[in-house]
Amino acid sequence: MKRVNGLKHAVLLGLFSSVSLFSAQSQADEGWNDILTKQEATGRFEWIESCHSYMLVDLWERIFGSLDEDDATKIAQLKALLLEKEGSPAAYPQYLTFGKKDFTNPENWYAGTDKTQSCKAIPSSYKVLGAITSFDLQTYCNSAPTHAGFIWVKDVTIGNQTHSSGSGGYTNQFAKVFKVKRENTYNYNLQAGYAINSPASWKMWIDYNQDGDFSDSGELIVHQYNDPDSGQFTVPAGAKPGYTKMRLQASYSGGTIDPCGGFFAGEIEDFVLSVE
Ligand SMILES: [Ca+2]
Ligand SMILES: [Ca+2]
Repeated sequence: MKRVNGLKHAVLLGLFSSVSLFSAQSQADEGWNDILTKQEATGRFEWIESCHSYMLVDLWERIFGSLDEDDATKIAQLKALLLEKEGSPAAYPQYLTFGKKDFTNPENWYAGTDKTQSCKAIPSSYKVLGAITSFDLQTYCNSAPTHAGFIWVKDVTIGNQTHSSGSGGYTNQFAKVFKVKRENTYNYNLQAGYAINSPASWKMWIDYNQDGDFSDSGELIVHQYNDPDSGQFTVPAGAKPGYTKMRLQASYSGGTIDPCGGFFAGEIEDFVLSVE
């Protein structure tokens, strides 16, 4: 293992191209949307290990050549390289990101972020592009509907940035970072998807002070019974700069005003919000 740690910096410089040594924040600024927290970075490795372990062996061999180690050792060494520092969990673990050789992601494909997620095939023209350093985000309360699939968050637009998705019950949208600036006013538009004939109601929260909850004054941004719903919000001057979480709830029959816990039917989507 000592050999791996000693080579780490040179290896990352030599193997990966420019993506590899940037932080998640700089990647977001460059428009690269595969942005993971520390916990998700660890989950990314475990998902790949569970679903595509051959890819980790292949990567190890690209770094070290065809040395006489068994596959389990190669995977363990690569895990240490990305997730540990001197034998302890790294303060900011790194995670592998995938795309085409020209650093594009035309299929909008992202590897898993938790080993419990189901496996899916890596697009055949994709490869490991590099390792990105994860970032901090508070841990937030869980929220999810009892019934998914009747009403869901479909299109979310903040200013000129839009994200579209299907129905997921609870979805952590790690592959989208909305960027806002303090004291600026943004138009928002929220559009639900339906399997039933009933309009959605909406809640949107932003943890402006980054204390890990959505319950401070001014953190409930939208509370409407329209669909689609649109309006404006202004990012307060006192918002803390950096990354925080934005939570959206689309619900049947009013949902709940509590950003935590369960409610009858609809969807929760969590986004990362970058506040400048
Ligand atoms: Ca959705
Ligand atoms: Ca808060």
